Amino acid sequence: MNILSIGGSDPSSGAGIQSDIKVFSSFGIHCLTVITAITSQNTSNFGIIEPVSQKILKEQLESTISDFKIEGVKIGMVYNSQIIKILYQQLKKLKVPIVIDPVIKSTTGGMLIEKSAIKDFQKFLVPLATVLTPNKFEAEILSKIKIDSKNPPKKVTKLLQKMGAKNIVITGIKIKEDKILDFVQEKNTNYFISGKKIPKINHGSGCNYSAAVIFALVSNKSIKESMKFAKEFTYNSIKNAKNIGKGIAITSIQEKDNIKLELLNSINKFGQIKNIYKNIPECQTNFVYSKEKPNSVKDVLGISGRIVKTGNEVTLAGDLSYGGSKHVASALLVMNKKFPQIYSAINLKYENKIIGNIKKSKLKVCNYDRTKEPKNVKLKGSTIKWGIKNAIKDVLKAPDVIYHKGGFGKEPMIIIFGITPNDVLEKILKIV
Ligand code: PXL
Repeated sequence: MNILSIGGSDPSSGAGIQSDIKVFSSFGIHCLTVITAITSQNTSNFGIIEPVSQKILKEQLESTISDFKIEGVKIGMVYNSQIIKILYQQLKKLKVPIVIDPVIKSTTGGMLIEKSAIKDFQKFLVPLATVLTPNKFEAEILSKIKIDSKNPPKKVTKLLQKMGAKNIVITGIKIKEDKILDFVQEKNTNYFISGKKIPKINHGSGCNYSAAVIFALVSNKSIKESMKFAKEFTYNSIKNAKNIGKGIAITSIQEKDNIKLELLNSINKFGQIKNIYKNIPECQTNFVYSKEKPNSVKDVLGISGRIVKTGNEVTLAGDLSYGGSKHVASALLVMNKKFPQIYSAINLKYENKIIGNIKKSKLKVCNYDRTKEPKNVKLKGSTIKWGIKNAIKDVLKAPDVIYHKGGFGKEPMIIIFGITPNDVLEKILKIV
């Protein structure tokens, strides 16, 4: 998946384009970038800004938009009116979610937009926003309304909606002793989202927040789920902020989880296989990848809501989480016990044609017969463990595929196993 980040360059890599590349990579997303301006700054001081020329801005936009399938856009620092107008011309034709972070001032005091450009920002960019993510200060500047007891946040968000933004979240609308509240305005509803406060002045949290929102939206989360996800992600990025320079701390994303990255990458590639929706069974598909020496399904990463068929495509429903799969993860645990090199698996719809392809492509295949399942196994709900154990009890080499042809009221199924998700993916490509 690709997301386009449009914004300024920050040489401290705490905010702007550099920060977005880090965040999107941590999600397994390829981050395309269009730079609007180059700043000089570090963790103590904000230096100068040089906006890029109109020519190179247009060229950057054209070169990215013409080549890549862009699934979402994030806009940060835009700096001046000329840049705003060019962005509008190029982006109005894109039919993907756009998250706009209306950045005005950096924590270290730099002005990230010219005062004279605010009008054009309101006129051209605000209407492009699927979600606009101002903090309280930015919301007040954009709406020219001071939020107080006479002017509740709803008055501001309604005005921003009139300007054309579809959804708005004002971050940090209320700050209590240990809590920080955001105010969300959707088309017809509004609500607060509460989160824990961290009293740590930092560089990067605003960019992290809006990047997490666009990631969540392109992952098919609802507006509310996206806001909650972004709040949690940003909380962690502040919690892990590091004092790298001499000034304020730079937010940091959590330790890299290579298991997650590899699985996400393979899930994305799986979704791009032509007509793969035809191979998704009624009970849907899970793709799992285990930590080393797994003891239970909690050690196996899976998709909490599975890969589901949506028309002629497939969609990732829910999150990747340890314990997110019960069925396929249980099958993997049994395989891994006998063949400890096997860490990944996926279930697909049973078809005679696929079994034929498996045999032709010389993959090793085993099967089990669900009609022979003992009653106590069925009652205990441990069918899959029993099945896999039976299928591999007499084999010396790990099978690539195990299938069963179903039973009364039970859907037949194929499970493909491999060392890594990519190994599983290569086997899928040979047989579908
Ligand atoms: O966090 C807002 C922001 C966005 N983009 C750039 C920045 C900053 C804050 O410093 O420098 C380039």
